[in-house]
Amino acid sequence: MKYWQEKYETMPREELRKLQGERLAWQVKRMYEKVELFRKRMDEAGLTPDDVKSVDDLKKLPFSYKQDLRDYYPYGLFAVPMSDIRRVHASSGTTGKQIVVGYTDNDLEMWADCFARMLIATGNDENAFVQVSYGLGLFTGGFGAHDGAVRIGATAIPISSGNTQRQIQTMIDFGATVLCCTPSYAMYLGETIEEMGVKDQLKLKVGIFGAEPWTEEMRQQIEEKLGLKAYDIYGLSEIMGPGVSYECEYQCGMHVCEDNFIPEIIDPDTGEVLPEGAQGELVFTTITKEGFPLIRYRTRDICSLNYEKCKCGRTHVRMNKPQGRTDDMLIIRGVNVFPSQIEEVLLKVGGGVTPNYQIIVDRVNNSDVFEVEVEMTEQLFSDGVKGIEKFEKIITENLRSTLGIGPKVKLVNPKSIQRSEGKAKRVIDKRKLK
Ligand code: DLL
Repeated sequence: MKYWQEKYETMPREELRKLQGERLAWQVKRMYEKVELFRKRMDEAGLTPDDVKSVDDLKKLPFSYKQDLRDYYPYGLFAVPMSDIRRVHASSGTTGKQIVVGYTDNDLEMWADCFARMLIATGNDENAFVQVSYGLGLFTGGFGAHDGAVRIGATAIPISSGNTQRQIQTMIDFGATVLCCTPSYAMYLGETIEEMGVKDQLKLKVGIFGAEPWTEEMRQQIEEKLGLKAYDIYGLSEIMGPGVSYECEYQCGMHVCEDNFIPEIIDPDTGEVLPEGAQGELVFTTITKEGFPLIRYRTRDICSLNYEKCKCGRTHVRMNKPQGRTDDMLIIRGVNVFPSQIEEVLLKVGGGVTPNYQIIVDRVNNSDVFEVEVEMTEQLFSDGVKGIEKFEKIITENLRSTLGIGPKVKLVNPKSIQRSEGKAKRVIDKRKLK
C-alpha cells in the first residue's frame, strides 16, 4: 500500500534531481508542441526544447502567471484533447474572473497519491474515518481530500462544508478520526462543539487544515478545542489542489511532492532565483501533469525553502508556512502589513480576545485609516467598559511594536463577526472600492 511513499519520498537528492531533469525535459517538449502560449514565449526567448536537459536549465525558462489562465479561459492552456480531461475544477480567488483547471486520469491518480502521502505521514491507515469538510465542488479542497482518503483505503465521509451542528453530529455518530477543512472553519467547529458540550464524544485524532494562512497560535487553539493534532497542508488549483506540500509528523515545514513539482523562490520584483533559505515568491513547475501543465508558475505566495534532510527520512524539500500573498499584502501609510502578523499578535495577547477579527483600511483626506475589529470573549464583555478600554490599548501597543504602525483597535461584541465555512475574509480595503 505504501508504494508511492517509499519509492519517491526518500529518494536520495541526486537521484531525485536527475529524475526531475528528465521529467522537466519531457514536459517542456510536449508543452512546446501542444500549448500555443508556451511555444510563443519560448520562441520569444530564443529557446527550443533542446535547451532543457536538467533542472539547472529551469531558470532560463519563461514564467507563467494567473493572468494567462484568464486570457486563455476556459481551456486554451490545456495540453491534451478535451476527451482526455476527466474532471475540471475552478477557483475564483478573492478578485477577478474564475480560472479553470483540468485533469487526465493520470493526473487524478497522481493527486490522490500526493494527498494519500500526507494521510500516511500523519499516522493514518485503512482504519481511518476521514470527514471531508472542505467544500466538495469546483473548489479543489473537497475532492482532493476525498480521493486521498479512498487511496489509502480509509472510509471517506464526504459531507462538504457548512451546516455546522449537523456536521458535528455526523462527526460523532460516524466516528470521524480525521477532519479536513480550512483552519477558520476548524475554529468555528471548535466554538460550536464547546457550545454543544460534546467534545468528549469526539474520536478525532488528526486535523488536515489548509487553503489559507494560519498561525502557530491558531494551531494551538484548534488542537485544544477539537482535541486533535493539527497539520498544515498546502496547494493551489493551478498546480493541482491540496497536497502540493504537506507536514510530516515532525511539523517542521511542508514537504513538497518534488517528484511532481519543482519549487523555486524568486525575488518578486526582479524575477531572480534567490539563494537557499531566502524568503521570496514561490514558483512551481509541474513535471508530471498532463492535462494542464505549467512551467514556472508565479504563485504570489511568500515563503522560503529548506533542503536539509528531515528527521522523518523524507528527502523532499520543505517550504515554511506561507506568510501571505504578495497580493494580500497591505501597504498602509507606506508600511507593509500581512493579515497573518495581526493574527499572531491577537492570539499572543490571548485572554480577553478571540481570533475572530477583521481589518478595515480606508483613505480619508489623503491619509490611510487603519482599524482592526476584534471580537472579545464573553468574560471580557461582562467585565464592562474599563476592562475593554484597557485591552484595546494593550492590543494597539502590541500591534504598533510588531508592525511599526498602530491601528485603531475596536473590541466588538462576542459572535458579531461573521464565521467562515471556507476561507476567511479578513480584510476590507475600502481604498480599492474608491
Ligand atoms: O486552497 C487548495 C487547497 C485546498 C489547499 C485545501 C489546502 C487545503 P486555491 O483555492 O486555488 O486552492 O487557493 C490557493 O491558497 O496560493 C495560497 O495563497 C493559499 N493557501 C493554500 N494552502 C495554504 C496553506 C486551495 N496551507 C491559495 N497556508 C494559495 C497558507 C495557503 N496559504
